[in-house]
Amino acid sequence: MRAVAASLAVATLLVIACGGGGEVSISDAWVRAAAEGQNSAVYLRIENDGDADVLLSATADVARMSSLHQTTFEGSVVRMEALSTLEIPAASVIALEPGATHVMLMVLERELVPGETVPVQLYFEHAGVITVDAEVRALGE
Ligand SMILES: [Cu+2]
Repeated sequence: MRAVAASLAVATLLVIACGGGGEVSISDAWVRAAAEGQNSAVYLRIENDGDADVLLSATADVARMSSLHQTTFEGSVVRMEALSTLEIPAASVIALEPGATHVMLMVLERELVPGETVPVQLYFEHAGVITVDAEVRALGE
């Protein structure tokens, strides 16, 4: 009987360890308004209350392709480079914002009109898939 109780305790601990839910949360997700065929970008805040995680990729149905990008400035030259993944340190807040890290949406399948929302899927190594509704905004709004 004691062995059964012990194994139940172990099982409970495993469930807690694997639960992981609610530690990564997304807020203020928005996407830049753009015409069909153009590129756009998704910006958002990632709040991690738990252990380190990794953002592996992000996708949106409205774009033919998407990838994680980092904007860098070399003097007056603005460049974007693709990131294979984005590290999310333990207990951190990461902001994806204009002029910095963003989710690049390449070749929009349709126009993105300010005020509507677009579902975006974020794939985390530990937190799994998180879907957010990104609000379409004109840049500078
Ligand atoms: Cu980009």
